[in-house]
Amino acid sequence: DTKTEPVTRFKYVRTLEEDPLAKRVVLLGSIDDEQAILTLEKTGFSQTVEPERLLRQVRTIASNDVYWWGTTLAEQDVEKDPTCKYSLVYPATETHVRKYESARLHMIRETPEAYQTVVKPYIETMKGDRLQWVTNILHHGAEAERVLFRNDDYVVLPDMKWDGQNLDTLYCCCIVYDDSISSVRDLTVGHLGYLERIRTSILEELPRIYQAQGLQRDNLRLYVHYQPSYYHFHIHVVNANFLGLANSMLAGKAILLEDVIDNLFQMASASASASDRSLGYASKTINYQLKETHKLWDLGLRDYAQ
Ligand code: M7G
Repeated sequence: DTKTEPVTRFKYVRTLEEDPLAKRVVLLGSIDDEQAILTLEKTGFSQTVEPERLLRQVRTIASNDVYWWGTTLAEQDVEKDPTCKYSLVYPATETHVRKYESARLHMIRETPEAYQTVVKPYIETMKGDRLQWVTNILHHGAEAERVLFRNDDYVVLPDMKWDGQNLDTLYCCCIVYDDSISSVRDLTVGHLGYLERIRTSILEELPRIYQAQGLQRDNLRLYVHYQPSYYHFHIHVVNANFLGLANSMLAGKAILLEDVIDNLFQMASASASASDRSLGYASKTINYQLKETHKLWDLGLRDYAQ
């Protein structure tokens, strides 16, 4: 009974973000007196386009010479050809609201010192409850029926942002078991073998799983976010031909896994004592975008604006 789904009790309060290109809207509201964030995204056209279903009703706006335009109403089907994909955060915290609300971006130059004094202490406050969904996937069987692949190092499953069907928009999340890595900042030359193993394995397993649909290893774009929203190391695995993720794929947000591995490799080669396994991303300056509503801005990163 869909009436019992919390999303059907959503009461609108205000719009957090609207993206006409992505055909997406993010709404703040409430469900049973608790704060909720509802994202609605119009789905793309399925691969088997049937004009007769897309043109169930037609209204012409105008025509001129050989040009005709207007609007149509499609016949849709919630299973096979849905209108929207929704995602709901409920109950939502203030951190969630800040994450989903559009805000002015600033370019930050995060030095190793800024990381140690401002960011690292903040990361420690962002564990616990906020990572419950990760713990659920890794240890409590959450989304188990959707897991694509699992080994001792990691779990790969369809990301919340993906409907899990249309390979054109493939978006998976690779979550590692090692909970000592909060972000790219914790990676050291000692992780080189580990990261290469994970990379190789993802690039073998996913094309095997989607062999029938013709997915190839060089169709996969692997990257990490800095700053991520969740401080438990995970890798974004996305169809390289899908460009609809502008915001989360920008230079200043995404770092290619290949580049992370290569950087660590260069650090290892450049070091006099190649055995110094503590060398790593903590010693880099990382440049990236930050919303001015992000907690880190007020905690001190505004002093590191570019
Ligand atoms: P991130 O870089 O920490 O944050 O990535 P972002 O949301 O700003 O990109 C976390 C990734 O995990 C995102 O791609 C989320 O869509 C995805 N994700 C978040 N949650 C809460 C879930 C979940 O419960 N299940 C799944 N499958 N993916 C999730």
